[in-house]
Amino acid sequence: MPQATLEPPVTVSSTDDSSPGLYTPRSPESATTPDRTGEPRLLVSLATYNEAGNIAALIADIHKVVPHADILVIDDNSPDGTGHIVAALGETDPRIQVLHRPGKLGLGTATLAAMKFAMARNYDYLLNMDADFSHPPRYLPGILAGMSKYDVMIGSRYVHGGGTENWPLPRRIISQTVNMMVRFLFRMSVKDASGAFRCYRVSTLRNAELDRVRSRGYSFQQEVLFRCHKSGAKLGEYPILFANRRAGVSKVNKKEAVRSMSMLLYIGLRNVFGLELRRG
Ligand SMILES: Nc1nc2c(ncn2[C@@H]2O[C@H](COP(=O)(O)OP(=O)(O)OP(=O)(O)O)[C@@H](O)[C@H]2O)c(=O)[nH]1
Ligand SMILES: [Mg+2]
Repeated sequence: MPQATLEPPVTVSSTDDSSPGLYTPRSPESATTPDRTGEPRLLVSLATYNEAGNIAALIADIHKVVPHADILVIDDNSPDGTGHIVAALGETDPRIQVLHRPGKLGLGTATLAAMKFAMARNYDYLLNMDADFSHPPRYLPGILAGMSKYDVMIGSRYVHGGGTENWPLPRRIISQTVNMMVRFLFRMSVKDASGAFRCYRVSTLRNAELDRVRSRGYSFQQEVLFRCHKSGAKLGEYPILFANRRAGVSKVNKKEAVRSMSMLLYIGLRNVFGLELRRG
């Protein structure tokens, strides 16, 4: 797969993204150009590791539903060339950009990089999705509509109308147990705190003390939601059916699952004992 960049990649400055990486700029004009349609400026983020079989079709499907969205792919030097595919798409479509990171640094830090990108470039909303079609783009209008009332909208498997496709019972039980534990320890009433399909108001992220986030892996989803909740954000949920990945293989890893569970217990217990107070 050829390296496809019209212009040399630019290092993301340390003021807007502390994670290592290069990004392929979408055009000489920066993404801070105001939106002339008056619609909120929307960035869709997709973290990828070996999603070559999904990424181009997914981006096309997202743009069918939200043509005004910019898309940022955070790719961890996928051996299957996902990053190159996105860079090539970005050559002809200025809405598509890729942040190339040097190696597999985890889903949590990839999402954090997208958050920093959205804050630095003054987007109004950041909408994050998995890049394997588990988060179907048909739900985007419903999730975005919720942003008129809420600061974070969750694509939720566990509210009425939502669900998972053919998940084996043990996986359903583990996921529901983690969510119950989080509801109790984090004192949050949301039903689905572990999914990654979410839209954030970017001003909420600015106020959420993200520099305190400790998680690097799966627990990142719950911890970020907790930080938003602590900052006073209103959390909404929109039912989604979580589909099975379309192509490629899962990156779920047992060691990381155990590490994330320990992290949730640690932060949750600190919260229960009043040690997770906001600074200001
Ligand atoms: N940049 C980056 N992306 C990652 C990393 N690990 C996973 N991803 C991406 O994160 C998303 C979710 O990962 P999945 O492997 O699909 O995990 P999952 O959805 O919980 O598991 P499945 O239901 O089995 O697919 C996908 O888009 C992955 O490509 C990583 O270390 N770095
Ligand atoms: Mg998946």
